[in-house]
Amino acid sequence: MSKVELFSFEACPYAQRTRMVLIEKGIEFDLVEIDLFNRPAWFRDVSPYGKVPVLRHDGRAIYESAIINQYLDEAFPEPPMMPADPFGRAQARIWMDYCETRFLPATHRLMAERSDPGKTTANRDKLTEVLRFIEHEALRKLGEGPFWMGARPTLVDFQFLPFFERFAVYEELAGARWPEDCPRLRQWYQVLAERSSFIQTRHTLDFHLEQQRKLTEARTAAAGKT
Ligand SMILES: N[C@@H](CCC(=O)N[C@@H](CS)C(=O)NCC(=O)O)C(=O)O
Repeated sequence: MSKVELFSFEACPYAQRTRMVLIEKGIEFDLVEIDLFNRPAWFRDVSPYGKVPVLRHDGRAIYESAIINQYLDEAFPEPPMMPADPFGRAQARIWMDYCETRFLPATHRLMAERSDPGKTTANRDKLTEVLRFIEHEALRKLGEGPFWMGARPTLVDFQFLPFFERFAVYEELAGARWPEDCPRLRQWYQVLAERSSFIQTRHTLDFHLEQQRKLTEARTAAAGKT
């Protein structure tokens, strides 16, 4: 029996992506919790970037959550979590790339610049534009749903999901709003929110707000040292 270990941090959305895919596929794994606010020295030997998640499968390490999840889908093919045909797989990769290169930068900018009211207005508008793009170019064009790519869940759903869980944080701290004219996106989130893999890995708004507070404190302390 092959051995799967996941180096993770409870509050990390990227590690959550991989935990959800492991659960969706019914893969048994050992969870190694790394406290990123106080990480052990040996962790550098496991994780070349010093980040979580890292998957170790039969002693070999893989990092970067999107790559880990694609690896898991190839190494543990059941149930398949990518479309069966090459065009469908290309579309799935386009949306996974969109998450990293457009959606996440919009959320990061909104949070990082939230103390600047002038920038916050523009950043909120940008995030709304990104959400509308997803509504029209992904969810309305790729099929009837309820999942991102149609009738069954794929890696794309789990790539985005942790960040929609944290949307309540963006609302609370930076005044983000779900656009009213994105009903498919809302429905998508409602369906995903009921999956066991999400229920087992999600956290409350209070938990996320406390993590944000710790993160801000750690960043302020680090800036003070330079
Ligand atoms: N692109 C990476 C991002 C992983 C990441 O940023 N993880 C954060 C925690 S949520 C981390 O380990 N940060 C520690 C650090 O940057 O030193 C992925 O998708 O796996």
